[in-house]
Parts: sequence; C-alpha cells; structure tokens
Amino acid sequence: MKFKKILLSLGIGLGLTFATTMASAAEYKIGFSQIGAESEWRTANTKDIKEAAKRHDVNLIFSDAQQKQENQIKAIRTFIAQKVDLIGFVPIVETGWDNILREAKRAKIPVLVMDRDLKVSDPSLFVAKIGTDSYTEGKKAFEWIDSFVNKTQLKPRNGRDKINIVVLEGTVGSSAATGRGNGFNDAFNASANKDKFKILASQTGDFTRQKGQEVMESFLKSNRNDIDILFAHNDDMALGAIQAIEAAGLKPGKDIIIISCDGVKGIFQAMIEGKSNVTIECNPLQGDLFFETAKKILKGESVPKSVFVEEGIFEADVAKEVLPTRKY
Ligand code: GZL
Repeated sequence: MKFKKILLSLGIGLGLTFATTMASAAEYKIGFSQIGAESEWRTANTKDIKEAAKRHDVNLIFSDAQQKQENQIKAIRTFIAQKVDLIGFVPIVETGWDNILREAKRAKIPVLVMDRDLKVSDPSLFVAKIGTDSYTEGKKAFEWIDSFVNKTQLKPRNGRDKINIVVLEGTVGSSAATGRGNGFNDAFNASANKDKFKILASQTGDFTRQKGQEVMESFLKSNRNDIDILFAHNDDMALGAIQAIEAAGLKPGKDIIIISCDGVKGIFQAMIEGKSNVTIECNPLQGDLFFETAKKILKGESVPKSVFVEEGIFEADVAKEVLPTRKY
C-alpha cells in the first residue's frame, strides 16, 4: 500500500504561490517555476505539467511567478533551499539567469528548461531544453502569408500599392517573441515578393488578449483602412484584436487577414466563425517529455541539449473537423 502524503507548502512572504501536488513516496522531488497564466496556451502548459507529474509519480513543487522574472529567481532559490532533486523552469525572458543558475550548480542541482530559450554565459548552467521552435513558427507565418497572397491574388485595400501588415509582438525579451519576429522577418526578406508587402506597425501586446485588443485599437485608430494583414505572435492577442476589428466596423478574417501562433481552441472557434484564417501550432503539451528527460538526467544518462516538440499549421477550412481532436 503506497503511503500517500499530502504536502501543501503555501507561498512564503515573497508573494509567490507554491503548490505541491499529491505526493506519494515519490522517487524524485522536482521544483518547477512557471511564468504565469497569461494565455490559453500557458494554462494548457501548466495543466499538462501537473498531470504529467502525477503520471510520472514525481513530487512536484510548482510555483507561478505571475509574469515576473524576479519571482522566478526567488522560486529557484527556494527550490535550492528545499534541496530538490532537479529544477525546471520556463524563462520568461532570455537573459538575467546566470547568477541564480550558478547557485543551482553550486548546490549540484541539475536544471532542465522548458518551452522558451535563455542566454547564459556558460552553457553548463542548464542541462537541456525541451521546447518549441519559435523561429520556425515565425518563418512559417510569413511563408503562409506569401503563398496565401499568391493563391488568392489578395490586393491592398484602399487602392494602395503595398499590402500592409501589422504585427502584435509577444513579451519583450522573450525567446518566443524574438524567435517569431526573427523568423518572420527573415522569411519576409528572403521572399521574391517582398516588395509587395510593408510592415506598417509592430508593437508588443505581451501575449495577452487584453493588450492585443488595446494595441490593435491603436493601430486601427491611426490606420483603419490601411491594414490588410495581422500577424499576432500568439492566438490570445489575435482574439483580442478580433474584438477591436469588429468594434471598428470591419470584418476580421476578411477585411483583415489574421494569422497567429499557438493553435489553442479559442482560435479554432474563431476560424470556424470566419474571423481568423490560420494558426501556426506551438505545442504546450511538453510534460511527459520533460519528466522523461528529467528522470534520465537524474539517472546519469546523457540527453540532447535541445529537443523540439512536434508542431503543425491549421487553416480555417479544417478548423471544424480538427477542433474536437484538440487537447488544448
Ligand atoms: C511559446 C510560449 C508562448 C505562447 C504564448 O513557446 O512561450 O507563451 O505562444 C505564451 O501564448 O504566453
């Protein structure tokens, strides 16, 4: 009879929230610092991590940093004090991790990164990264626009000579935003049709629906009839922008073509309603791969430095058929 113990360590006075899942006499104790709950994607990522921890019988100490890097650093320091076997985290931004990861290294606690990338002076400060290829997602996004315009012979509205694109960028300094932006821009500059297009405006919406709506409202205020395409770095900002486009009396998905990244259920619903055109999948279901890799590390097995999860692309015409199969 497996002895089951419920461990619930509430956040200490640092404004952090810690929760420990039902912990059996698990083989390993793993501390995980999550960014927050900024998007449908993130909440799906968190749900999958917690469920995978149970499947892998890991004692998970989970911390939600509420979108603040300093909370992630505090949480990692707490994990070190708790002498966890391994530390996992999603770096909210790429830089600023060297010192805290040196503390983990001194404590001989391996670090496994999930989802986003980080930049450190010494690559040995983390063992590996499980995640998503944001550069390729951005590249796929422009390549889709290029082929869509070619196929439909989309013309600029308002008699303009250039097809105007506006961009809602993700969190400033995050690898997801940097990667998608670089991938998009490199594909744009490599295109034989690049002279057809112009980036009219580009601004961060911080990956949230609310800010996506606000920034799109500002784009529309100054360029109501001069926006042909919206590229949003995630679906949540696209969903916010859709509300702004409708409020401005325009038809999202028709007057303004919309492409975004993630592949969450909300954007499938919008595509079914004809309000968005395509989503570039970014898979949040990384929990099993994370814990499998963590156990290999803890057993002294070698693991690849970087592993990407599978990702596809879904256009509006398949949304109705695919939505029931979506897991997030
Ligand atoms: C991408 C991930 C991003 C999602 C957003 O790997 O880090 O963060 O695209 C989420 O929805 O907020």
